[in-house]
Amino acid sequence: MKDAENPTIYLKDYTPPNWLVEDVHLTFRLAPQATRVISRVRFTPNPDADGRAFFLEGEDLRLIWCKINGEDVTPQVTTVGLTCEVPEDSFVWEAEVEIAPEANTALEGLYMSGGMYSTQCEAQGFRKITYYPDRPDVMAPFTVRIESDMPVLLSNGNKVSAGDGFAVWHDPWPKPSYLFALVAGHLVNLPGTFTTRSGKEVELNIWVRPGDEDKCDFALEALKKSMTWDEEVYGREYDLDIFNIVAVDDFNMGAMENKGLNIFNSSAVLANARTATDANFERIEAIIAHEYFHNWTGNRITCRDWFQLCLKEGLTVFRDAQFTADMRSEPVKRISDVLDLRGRQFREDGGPLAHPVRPESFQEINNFYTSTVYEKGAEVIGMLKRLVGDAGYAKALDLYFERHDGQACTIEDWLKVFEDATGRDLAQFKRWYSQAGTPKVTMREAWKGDCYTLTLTQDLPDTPGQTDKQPQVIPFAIGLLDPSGEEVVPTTLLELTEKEQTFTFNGLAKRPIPSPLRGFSAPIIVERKTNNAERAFLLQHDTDPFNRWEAGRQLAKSALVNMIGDGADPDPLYLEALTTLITDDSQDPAFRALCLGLPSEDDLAQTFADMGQTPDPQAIWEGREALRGAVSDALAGDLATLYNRHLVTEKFRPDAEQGGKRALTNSLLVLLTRRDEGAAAQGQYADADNMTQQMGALSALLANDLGSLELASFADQWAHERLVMDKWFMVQVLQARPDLAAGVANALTQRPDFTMTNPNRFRAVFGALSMNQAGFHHASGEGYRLMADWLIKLDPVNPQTTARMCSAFQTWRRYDTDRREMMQEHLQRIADLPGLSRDTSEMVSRILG
Ligand code: B3K
Ligand code: ZN
Repeated sequence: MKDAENPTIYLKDYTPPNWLVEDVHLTFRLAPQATRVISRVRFTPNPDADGRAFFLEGEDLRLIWCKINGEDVTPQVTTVGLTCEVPEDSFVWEAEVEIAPEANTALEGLYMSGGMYSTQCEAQGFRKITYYPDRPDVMAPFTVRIESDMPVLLSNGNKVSAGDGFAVWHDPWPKPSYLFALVAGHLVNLPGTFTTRSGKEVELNIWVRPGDEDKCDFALEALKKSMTWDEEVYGREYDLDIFNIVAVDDFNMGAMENKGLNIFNSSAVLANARTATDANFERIEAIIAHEYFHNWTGNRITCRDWFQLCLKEGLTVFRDAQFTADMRSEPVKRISDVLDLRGRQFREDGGPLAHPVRPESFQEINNFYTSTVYEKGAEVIGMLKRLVGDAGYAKALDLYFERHDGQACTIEDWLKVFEDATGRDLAQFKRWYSQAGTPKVTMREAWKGDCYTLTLTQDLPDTPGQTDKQPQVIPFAIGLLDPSGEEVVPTTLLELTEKEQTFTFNGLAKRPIPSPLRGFSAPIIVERKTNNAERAFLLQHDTDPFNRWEAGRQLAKSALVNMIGDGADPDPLYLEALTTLITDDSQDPAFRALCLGLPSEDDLAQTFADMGQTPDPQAIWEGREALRGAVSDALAGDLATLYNRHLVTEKFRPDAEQGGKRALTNSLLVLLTRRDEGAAAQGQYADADNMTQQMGALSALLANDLGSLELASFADQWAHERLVMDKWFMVQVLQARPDLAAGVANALTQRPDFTMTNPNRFRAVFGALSMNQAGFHHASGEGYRLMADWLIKLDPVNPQTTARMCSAFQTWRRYDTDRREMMQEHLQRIADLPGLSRDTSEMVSRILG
């Protein structure tokens, strides 16, 4: 029954559209409960299609009338669209429909948020606005007339005319419907201008609700930097007279790259020193860049169908990572990205939700905006660049833009460009797009005479629906150090193409210590027999910053595994190496802050599962607490000095340099708070004139069971700032002790300022609950119950966010019988709900397997 309602769509079934669109005219008569949308679309037969049957997608629309070439027609209307008899040749389709934006809590299509109208059409939201071929391979220029008494009326492209109660916009660049956008509201703007390389003047605006004007400067600067960077690095210029960014409070994700009218979750655009943390600033800069870069990688060149999503997302994530590395610190960006990749993508790849970078089937495409498509998709491009070199990559990208501008493309088109530009055969490389799972590469080493031999074996585990996988092309960057710490072989790129391969290095005086997978040159797991002495050696001597961090992380992990699994004492070697690094002022503070971070609870749980042991979330939590205590003891004498030496007291700047120092002092503060009963943290809290230090202090206090006064005063101070209050909701759940987490989260949901119609607020509580692993997995089962209860409540309101949050349960199979059974029961309880959304139904059934 469910499957009949939710058909599975397959990549192999793709067929070109029967009808193409020459142009689109839309008129919106806005009203919260009954908006009228009048469309006028010129269709023309597609010479590449086999048929002439006519189908328009449409959902939740009230059709008022429709005409073909000016004559009334009576189509067959279903819950998903309409079909109609049409002429043999080109014709004009006109229709009027009614929709109710105010009732739209799913935040897809046209909806209302904080009194303004806004849209979200990717992937398939346009069909909730009007009847249309809502597929990315149908591209057309749009003209949009908006009629409303709202003072600000925006759509894509350039403004053609405006007057009392109306505005007309025209977007000359053919685009698919998913890039359509409309905004209407009482908005104020921070204006700016940008002159492109070829001298074109572009008007820029950041549009926000009154009261938020003081949080726009950073976004505007980030936009200008992005525009300059894309010209300098990719040779890409902006192509309209105007570029608008609008901040919206109720939004399902970070932001959306609608042509010329980007719509942002307010959390991804609004920032000033008082309200936003360094991490917020960095995220905003990255998202502004990401959406802007989509103008070429996504909009000018789009996807043929939704299976090709990684074509635009993987590439654009790769581009925004390059941008952040250029604007800030390359090693710090790389380490953060790998942390994120391992934390989310490896986890996805290793469980029931594993899917290829280019999935081959889906029921609800919104469920495939995943870390695999985005982040692994970006890693695949990074590997391609490493394999063909910087010059080859630049040549291929130039060819891509030249050959495919204005088209809706596939991964095949993308790879062909690289083959044609570089002469390299990418048939085997293409497996990265079709085989799911994280490859494991095992290293075996031999030493004889002056020759070091390395044998590398690759394995790709089975994943849902996929077995017997073929070897992939793995760029494996390696360097060799001699025992004195001298680099004897600089970074060398080995290319793995077979299941097993041997590489030799001759002429070495002593047996070298390898530094494998430098810069994390491929998204894989490396297995190697090593020991802590070697790790400590690499932490001290490696020339590759990523691998120095990696060595420290492995030391921490092995210390933790021994503590948790065998009740061992904290490893003195780790404590010593860490102390040396942290007290070394020649090291970048941001790097030191990263090295102070311990492997996450989830990472440790997976490590135990990989060793064939059942992870105990409580023991993992206690182990991390104990190691943190040991680190605090080891650094004891230095903590206060280090903290004071790096404490930023000058005027706040959201740059990498100051941010690194604040990251370090905030990490030190957590350790210091264990020793001084909160004195330093209370001091920092009281003195802070910026959110990074205020939040850092509050968080350090809460992590040490202190801070109730600060928590209360924070709420008073920031009651009127939604985004700041999201942090307040979140930090309490994140820092709650395991036995209290579900109770804290539950109490927060009872507050009048908790609302589930705002995804940011819902995620602040429930995203935090799923991140507080020991709390979520507490033996009482209260974490599971609370999460499931609220997912059940949220599903009818907002299916997309519900489905996404179901992934909190994706690791259920790795736990003990009690926990497994509880999680399974809750998942089943969700699955059995009558009227469950397609989004959530697909997610839960995949997780249950
Ligand atoms: N392309 C959008 C994501 C749309 C998600 C639809 N469920 C944002 C981005 O990746 O830039
Ligand atoms: Zn994107």
